[in-house]
Amino acid sequence: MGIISTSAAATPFTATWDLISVSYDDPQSGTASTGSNTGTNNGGTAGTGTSTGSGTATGTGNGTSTGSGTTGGTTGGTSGSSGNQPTDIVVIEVEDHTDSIGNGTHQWVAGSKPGASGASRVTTPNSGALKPTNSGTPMMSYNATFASSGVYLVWMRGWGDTDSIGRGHNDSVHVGINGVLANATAMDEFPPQWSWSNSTRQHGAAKIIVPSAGVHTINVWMREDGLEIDKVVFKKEGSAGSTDAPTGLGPN
Ligand SMILES: [Ca+2]
Ligand SMILES: [Ca+2]
Repeated sequence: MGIISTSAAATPFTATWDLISVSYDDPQSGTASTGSNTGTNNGGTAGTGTSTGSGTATGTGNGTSTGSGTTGGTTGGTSGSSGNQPTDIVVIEVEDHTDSIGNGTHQWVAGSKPGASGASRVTTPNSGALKPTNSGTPMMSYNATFASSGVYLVWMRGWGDTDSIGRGHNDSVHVGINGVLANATAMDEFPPQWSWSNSTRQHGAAKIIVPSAGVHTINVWMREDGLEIDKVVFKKEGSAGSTDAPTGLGPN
């Protein structure tokens, strides 16, 4: 037992302690191993490698402990570099539609605009129309190939009129798949500059559900007229960066 005391402060204190000593043997012991593996990756180049590891571990604990041993080799080889992996991103220039159907008063119209991706952007005559569903509203359709089934986040690049408190009259659009409008109803939040949105009026992320790998029809319907749209990107939910807005013109 030890004793320590001080009178430097106004209130002296006294502390005591016990010395504790612990010792043990570290059971690590062994012989070096040699590892090797050969990795293959679809579309990639196989990687091969061999590594041998050895070492001695020494530790000092509270008290004294000394262990020694030899650690086996680490896993050898790196897997092959990736080749042409299936992508979790589908990109559509909205002016590249396979079909465009108007409703008598409105029709999607392509035209140039500074800063647009690809050949142009697309808009509708701005006369105050609002279509809350996909019924009786201009539609464009596209054939899009998806690598796998699942939920995809919808990112739309547009130029609208959303103001600083979220109001606008030319700043919403519907997106669906195979003719069905569901979780990408009333995409909004398009300020008067090129920007990407994944938002809906219901304040959830805009999504589509892709039922199977392969080609499906993507539909874009007018909601509020006058919105200018440029490009739409689908990112598989859970894939790297799926919740990050594309930047600039977005991927090609
Ligand atoms: Ca409008
Ligand atoms: Ca475009």
